[in-house]
Amino acid sequence: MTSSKGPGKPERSLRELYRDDPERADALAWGRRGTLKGTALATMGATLGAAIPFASRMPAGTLPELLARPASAQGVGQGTPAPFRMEGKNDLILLGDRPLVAETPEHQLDEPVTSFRNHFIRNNGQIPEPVADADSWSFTIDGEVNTPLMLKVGELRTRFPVVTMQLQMECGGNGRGSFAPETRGNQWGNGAISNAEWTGVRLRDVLNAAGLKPTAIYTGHFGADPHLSGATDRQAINRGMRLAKAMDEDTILAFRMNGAPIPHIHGAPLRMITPGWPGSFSQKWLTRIWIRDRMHDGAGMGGTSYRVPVKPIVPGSSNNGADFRELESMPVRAILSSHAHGTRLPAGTRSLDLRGAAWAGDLTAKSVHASVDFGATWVEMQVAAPANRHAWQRWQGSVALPSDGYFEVWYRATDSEGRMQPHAAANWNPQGYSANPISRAAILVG
Ligand SMILES: Nc1nc2c(c(=O)[nH]1)N[C@H]1C(S)=C(S)[C@@H](COP(=O)(O)O)O[C@H]1N2
Ligand SMILES: [Mo]
Repeated sequence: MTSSKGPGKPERSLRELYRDDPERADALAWGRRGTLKGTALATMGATLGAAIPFASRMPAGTLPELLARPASAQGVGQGTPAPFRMEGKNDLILLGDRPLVAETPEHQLDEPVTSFRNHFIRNNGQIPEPVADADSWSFTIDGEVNTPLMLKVGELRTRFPVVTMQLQMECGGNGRGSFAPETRGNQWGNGAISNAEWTGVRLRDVLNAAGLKPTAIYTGHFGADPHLSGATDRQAINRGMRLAKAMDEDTILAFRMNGAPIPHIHGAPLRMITPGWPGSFSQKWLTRIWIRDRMHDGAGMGGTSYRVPVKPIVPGSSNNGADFRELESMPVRAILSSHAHGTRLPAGTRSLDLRGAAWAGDLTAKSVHASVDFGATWVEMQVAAPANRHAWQRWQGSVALPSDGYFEVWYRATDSEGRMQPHAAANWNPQGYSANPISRAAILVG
């Protein structure tokens, strides 16, 4: 195995490169960052001890994923993850405790419908006090409406048609850890995604009941969670969306998750679900929807917040977001849930049954491909239709292995408009949104 430093430069073996300049060796893995820590160094010996049957197909500069990212680190670019335990949940990866942010290890997203146990957590402020009587929780609709409304959760069920759907909710920063150079924000791997089954009423039915004025063009969402600072005049997060998305039949005010009341941490008694768009549009602990006659300008709007460059900017440069656009529909992405990164399988294993999920914001995933030879050849997986619009799609398929040794499963999806996940996180932006590079999971056989 060799790694080329560039045209005309002598090749150095991977071992030498790591000995001489481990940081550079690591950085050569498609610009993937992260410094080699003790675990990775220890793993390296073991990894290089295993044969790499497809070593000749590794693109120059590509390092084994297991060296760039220790098996214990589920999130891309994370060091040793802190396990996080909350009653009723499987272990998640703690990305921050003030505010509380926790990622689901990718392989735990193996359920077609994401359970509470495996649902990621993303807060921007404090967690509000739970209420005893969910039905009497009230919220308001005001602003550019004919009749401002104050509604109780208990009334929603009787006044409007109740719908139940599987809906994807993905944090706008999902995959952020793959940006080079590193950006501000939680260094998510691929685990800030869920596909729970939500029950509630359509936002558009509620807005129609209030009656939209012709001047209504945008929403603004408010929640009960206090600002981190404790300031009562500040919102933890207060985003809004174009009216067209608010009127989409899949944008709902939800009061149940997976057939039970919504767990407090996920926004009980009432939250919005705005599927396919950044999770920040899915306001938890909903108290108010302000209908605006202009683009909403609350916390998390404007500048570089949830906005991406219209024209690529120099990675690492500072920018005030003047020529940025709102991040709306999320880009195509696939996860692998059948095997954790770093899985060791018995000697003699000659095929892998793979499965996972794929989605593409408001679009669908047209195909998913997997490669076990560093991207030289790809096998098309079978992709199921979504349970309903805006649900993720499960995929499965098998790949053959020629021998024992070190392999990587590379997996990538293509959306219904033909856009494929890029080789590395693209369109770098200061707050690290919308990274969806092809993912890689190491598998050791024997
Ligand atoms: N009130 C409120 N709603 C919120 C947030 C928040 O901090 N406060 N975070 C948003 C973000 S950024 C995401 S990704 C999702 C996460 O929802 P979850 O914690 O149920 O996974 O909630 C959104 N809704
Ligand atoms: Mo988010």
